[in-house]
This record gives sequence, C-alpha cells and structure tokens, in this order.
Amino acid sequence: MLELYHNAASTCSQKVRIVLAEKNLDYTSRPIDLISGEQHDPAYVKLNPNHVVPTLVDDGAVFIESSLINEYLDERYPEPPMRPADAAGRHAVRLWIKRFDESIQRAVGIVTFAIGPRRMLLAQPAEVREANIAAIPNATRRAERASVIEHGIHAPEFAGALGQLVGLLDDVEEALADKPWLSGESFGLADAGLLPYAVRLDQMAMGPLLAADTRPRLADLYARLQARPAFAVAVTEWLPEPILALFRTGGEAVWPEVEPMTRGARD
Ligand SMILES: N[C@@H](CCC(=O)N[C@@H](CS)C(=O)NCC(=O)O)C(=O)O
Repeated sequence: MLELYHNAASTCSQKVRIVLAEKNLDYTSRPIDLISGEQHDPAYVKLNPNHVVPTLVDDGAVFIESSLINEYLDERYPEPPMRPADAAGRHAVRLWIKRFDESIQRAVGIVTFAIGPRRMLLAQPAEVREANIAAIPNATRRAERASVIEHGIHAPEFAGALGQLVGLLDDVEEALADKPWLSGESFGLADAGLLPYAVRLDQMAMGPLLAADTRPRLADLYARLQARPAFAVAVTEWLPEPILALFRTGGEAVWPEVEPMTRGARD
C-alpha cells in the first residue's frame, strides 16, 4: 500500500503525484498543511527529518526527496518506464534532475514565498510565523524564508532566484530543439520534474515567460504536458481556488516590477 504525505500546491509534491498518476498507482493521501506548520510536527519529522514534503511510504518503508522518490517509483513500478533505456539518455535526464534539486527547487521556493504565501504568512500572528521559521532545520533556508517574507520581491535573494528560473526556461527551450520531451523520445522523469515549475510560474501570472512568442518549444511542451490525463489528476484537481487566487493576485500585483527583471536575468 502506498501513502503520500504531501501538500496540494507544493511543487515537490506535484512532481511525485504526476509520476504516481502516469503510472496509474493508487495511494492514500496524507495532506500536510505547510502554512500552519504541520511539516514541523514531531510525528511527521520522524518520517521526514528535513521538515518538508513529500514523503512516500510503501508497505511501511519510508522514502523522502521527491526526485529520489520518483526514481524509486520507476524502479519499483516500472510500467510505463519513465527513463530512457540507453545510458546516455539516462545521464541527460539525471543532469536535469540534479539541476532541479541543487538550484531550481530553492529558487522556486524563494520566488513563490516572495509573491504568494507571503501575504498569508504576514497575516498570521507574529509568534506563529516566527516559530514556524525557527523550526526550519537548515540555517540558510531559515534565513532566506525570513528574508522573503519580510521583503517580498525586494529581498536580496529574489533577483538571483528569478534569474535561475529564467535560465532554466532558456535551456529547456534549447534542449527541445532535437527531441520532443525533456526526457528524450517520450515523457519521463525530467518532464515530471519540470512541469511543477512551469505551473508555478503560470499560476503567479508569469505566463508570458512560457508563451509561444517567447519560447515556442517550451510553450508546446507545456501544452502537451497539460493535455495529459495525469495533469488533471495530479495537479489541477488538487488546487483550491483560494490558493490559486493568492498566487494569481500576488503575481499580477508585482509583474510590472518583475517583468523587467526577467529580461536578460539568467543566472
Ligand atoms: N529536496 C526536497 C525539497 C522538499 C521541499 O522543499 N518541499 C517544500 C514544498 S515544495 C516544503 O515542504 N516546504 C516546507 C517549508 O519549507 O517549510 C525534495 O525534493 O523533496
């Protein structure tokens, strides 16, 4: 039996839900509310000592780290396969995933918190907000979270994080020149990893970065990803309108200031 501890809007959770849906795997949903701080609950921290979602439990065995969970799922439940059969193709997929894990996940977190949940967190009692920040185990993440909540898009971390996202979009556009999917000839783990970042930018009114007149191959990939049945099951059906409204209105409010930062911003 599969159980997934996850959050409706979280990019890392979406990444795993997409693979579960593509593989048609049923699971028990264990929602974690990241705004109220359930990721810091001692019972959850026993499963995930990093205080983050997602966590997969498969017949009692615990798996953390979204990209590694997806690799585990592809090995444990191999149909349909989500990595190329050849070694060079697998290396290319791992390279994207390495980049998602090493820099993009952090960048999307900074950009998201600066624009979306920030307003919800600022409305919390200060002691609740501060206790949840203090509970983040990693000192760098703790400092960055405090900074973006306080300063929003004017936080010193924001422009660099946005640049990393823009750089990713440019590189995806280039990579798609000679293959239909980021994973090669068919949909796979690199595409499942990319999709939540595109969705997040789109949700935060940054759709022009994904548009056909700016990045046509990326726009086409994004449309094909959204057309897959797994997209509704793993992404759309989970997203409550109030959260979408938070992202959308937050993004629209800052886009005039953010848009110039996206031009030539790659990091
Ligand atoms: N490298 C981890 C990153 C997990 C992560 O950052 N999860 C975010 C949601 S996408 C989270 O739980 N954040 C809670 C917090 O930062 O307080 C993974 O891929 O699983």
